[in-house]
Amino acid sequence: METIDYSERIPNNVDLGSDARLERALEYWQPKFVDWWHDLGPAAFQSNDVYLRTAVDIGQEGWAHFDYVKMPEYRWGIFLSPALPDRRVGFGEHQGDPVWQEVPGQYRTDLRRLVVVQGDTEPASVEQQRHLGKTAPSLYDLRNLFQVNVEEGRHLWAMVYLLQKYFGRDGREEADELLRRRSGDADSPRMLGAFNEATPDWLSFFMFTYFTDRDGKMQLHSLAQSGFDPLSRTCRFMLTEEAHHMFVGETGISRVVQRTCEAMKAAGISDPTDIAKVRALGVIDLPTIQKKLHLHYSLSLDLFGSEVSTNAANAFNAGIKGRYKETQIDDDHQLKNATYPVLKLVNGEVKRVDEPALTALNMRLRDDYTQDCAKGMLRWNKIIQLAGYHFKLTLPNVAFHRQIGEFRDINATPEGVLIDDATWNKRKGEWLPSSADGDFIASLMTPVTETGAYASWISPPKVGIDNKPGDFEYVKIET
Ligand code: BYC
Repeated sequence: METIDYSERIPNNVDLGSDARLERALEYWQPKFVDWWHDLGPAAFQSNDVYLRTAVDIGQEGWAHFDYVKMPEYRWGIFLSPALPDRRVGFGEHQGDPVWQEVPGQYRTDLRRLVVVQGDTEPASVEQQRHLGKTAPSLYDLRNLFQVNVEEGRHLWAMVYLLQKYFGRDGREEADELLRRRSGDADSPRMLGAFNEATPDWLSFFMFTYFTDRDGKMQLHSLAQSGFDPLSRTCRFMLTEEAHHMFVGETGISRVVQRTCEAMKAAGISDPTDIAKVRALGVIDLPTIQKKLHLHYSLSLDLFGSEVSTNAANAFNAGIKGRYKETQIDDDHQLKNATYPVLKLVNGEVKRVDEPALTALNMRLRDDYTQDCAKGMLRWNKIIQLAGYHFKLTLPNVAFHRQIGEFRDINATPEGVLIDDATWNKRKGEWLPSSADGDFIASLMTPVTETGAYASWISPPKVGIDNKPGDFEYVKIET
């Protein structure tokens, strides 16, 4: 087990003390980060004790330590997974070469772009979620929100470390820019679409952590394959934290579905699409959950970029961004003559067309993502089925509600049937949350801060965090 050094101002396992220039750059950046956290981090509970997990060592086991912490005092720092001995570039033109410990000059711009895009998403999500603490359905959920937030803050540190250590002056400038852009800002928005959308309520939060954090998982896995070893080691460590975020999303949606089914059953409602009757019970009806799912899945698909992308091909050839689980794929890891089926619009129909596998890497990663997303559907539909209801949550077709890639200029139903603008405008409220749906959900978002209590619209979790009992005070409300 490799322990993190907490004796210094910036906790780290990268021997920060031996690099005076980097230490100075990070110490210069730190107060700006803290200012950003105060201004755009959680809008409430900054001075409360929160039962948080902090990384204390970076080995396989026991890296997490739980204790009460006030968020601004969280130990943000720089942690890399241990170096793998004799690691080699696993794909592309440099396959078999020893991995790089410094940025290869010819790939500097491309690498910096990947790190900046990744870095930009982290503070963006904290900004998107900053008001949710005021309406948390329980102390358990409040604590989970804050755990996610502080870890996204740490992921920003992870990317800033790479920028400041390996990219010189322009890296330092990019690090400052990461604190300057703002989610949803008209003049200075975050870089990727989904990170400028609102996260107005807790159902959106659970959808975001299920679907959008899962894009994070896929992208981090691909970057963890990088031949630039510091990026690989950073992403490997981030992935250990990311798992909890998706757990929050998956169990959050499960608990919402569970509560809705229980309430419908207790009230003798047999038709889950009788929205008015279901809503009168103070729970979120399944059709509205489906609409939110449509929204967040389609927004997250956009994060994979265009189906056919020379950027993706170049990054792979260069050995700086691989495929999901690259080392476990049984092929030449060069993709010189390989093809991959890509969904495209052909004569007004969605069809599979073989494209060079190299340029189809975004599509491939998106397919891996869709497979991963489908697991949640199985779990949630099991809950509905066990409650005796004939209703299935489904992922919409990839052509539905897209802003990036092949389908950005067309309209399609969730089933993938192409429709004209007039039909889309008339029917989109059937498929995506309307403002009335938003108002209804907002009406349920009243905070619950008594220990062991939960809002009307969500079931308690099956187990507590760190095996704590049901009435555990995850956030101390009296300051
Ligand atoms: N919005 O060849 P293209 C996470 C731009 S989430 C706006 O189609 P490429 C997290 C693109 O930048 C994971 N612009 O795509 C989750 C390019 O612009 P330039 C974040 C977009 O480059 C929850 C142009 O379109 N990490 O960690 O192959 C909470 C053509 O690009 C979008 C990463 O994304 C968009 N959606 O792939 C917290 C990994 N899509 O350069 C955190 C790093 C594309 O021509 N990023 N564009 O001006 C990448 O690997 C790639 O940049 C992308 C795009 C996958 C994003």
